[in-house]
Amino acid sequence: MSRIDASVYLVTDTVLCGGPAGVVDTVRRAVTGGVSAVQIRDPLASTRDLAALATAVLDALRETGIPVIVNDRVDVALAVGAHGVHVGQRDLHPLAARRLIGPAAHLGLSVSTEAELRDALMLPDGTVDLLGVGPIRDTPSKTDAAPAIGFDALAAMCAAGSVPCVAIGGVKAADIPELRRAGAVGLAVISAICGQADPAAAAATLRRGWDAP
Ligand code: TZP
Repeated sequence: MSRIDASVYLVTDTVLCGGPAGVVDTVRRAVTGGVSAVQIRDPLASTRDLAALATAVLDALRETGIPVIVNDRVDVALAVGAHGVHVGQRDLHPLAARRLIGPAAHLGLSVSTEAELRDALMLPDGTVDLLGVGPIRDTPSKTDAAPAIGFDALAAMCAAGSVPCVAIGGVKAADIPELRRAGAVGLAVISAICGQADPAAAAATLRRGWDAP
């Protein structure tokens, strides 16, 4: 089981949200709509700005119990006291990240190919809590994203091991039945919430879709 509830997982984009204050506002609203976890992602930010942004989101969500995960940067996650970190294939190796964050924090890992999945599943139990699998579709939200894998590959990856998988990349509320059939434990989204006129309503649509029988 994942250490966090990744059923409706918001990944933030500072530009789409209209700046750091917009990120905090979007996160607050999305959480009222039913987001279960938040990842602060800003590959363009300086270390100091990313830490400030993550701290502001942690402060905003302190009373909610919603976990705040930092993308890519183990140092920033540790410095701000985040609930965990999500690393990509070019970031710190998951074993090194786990060594640094300790046994209790959440560790997510992005996988896009069968080879990456195989490597992830060979890690000792308890190293990685959650696999971010995708992109499911091509997406403008990540400029260096791998080629889209589609739903069948998602299903094969979800079935391959015991680490829970969250689907990411171009996913929308209408995809939820397909994502559930594939065995994903949730969907991670940027543009389905960030930059939407009403992030609370957008999150609520995803929440209702995910919770529907
Ligand atoms: N990793 C793989 S695809 C992606 C990330 C961060 C972007 C997802 O954004 P969107 O807007 O939900 O397609």
